[in-house]
Amino acid sequence: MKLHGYFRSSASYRVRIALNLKGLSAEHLSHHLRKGEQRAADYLAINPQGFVPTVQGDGANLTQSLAIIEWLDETHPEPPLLPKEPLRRARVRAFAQVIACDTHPIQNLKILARLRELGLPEEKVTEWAAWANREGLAACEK
Ligand SMILES: N[C@@H](CCC(=O)N[C@@H](CS)C(=O)NCC(=O)O)C(=O)O
Repeated sequence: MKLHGYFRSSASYRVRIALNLKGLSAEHLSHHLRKGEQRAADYLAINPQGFVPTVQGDGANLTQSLAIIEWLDETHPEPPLLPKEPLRRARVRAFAQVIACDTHPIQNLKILARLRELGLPEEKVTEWAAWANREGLAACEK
């Protein structure tokens, strides 16, 4: 299995954590996000969004960290990543989605770059990212 990621990418961390919990190994292929390597033509061919992570293996080419993690859980069921009981499963998914759907995407590199392009000064860009993280993580803490 190949994991296209970057050491500072929290979405790649999610997949690395799942791989470790499953006791699975992968070849790690790094794409330097600050150098824009995620937008190289050969990488866009496997991940048209220009995001990490991407996982390749068993004939699959998979993007989106939560979809990758679900696939790992379904193809390597032990140890399970989700509780068995439906309500508890829903709560675990909701917790993951607070980060993956509502917190991380509004302050990732691409969004911050766009805010700069639109003329937002650097201190406001930083303030935006800090606010997004604070809001999401505070909800998780509660
Ligand atoms: N929803 C995607 C998000 C992936 C994502 O935003 N990855 C970030 C790194 S954590 C990225 O590749 N950013 C590059 C950019 O913004 O240009 C997932 O969970 O896999």
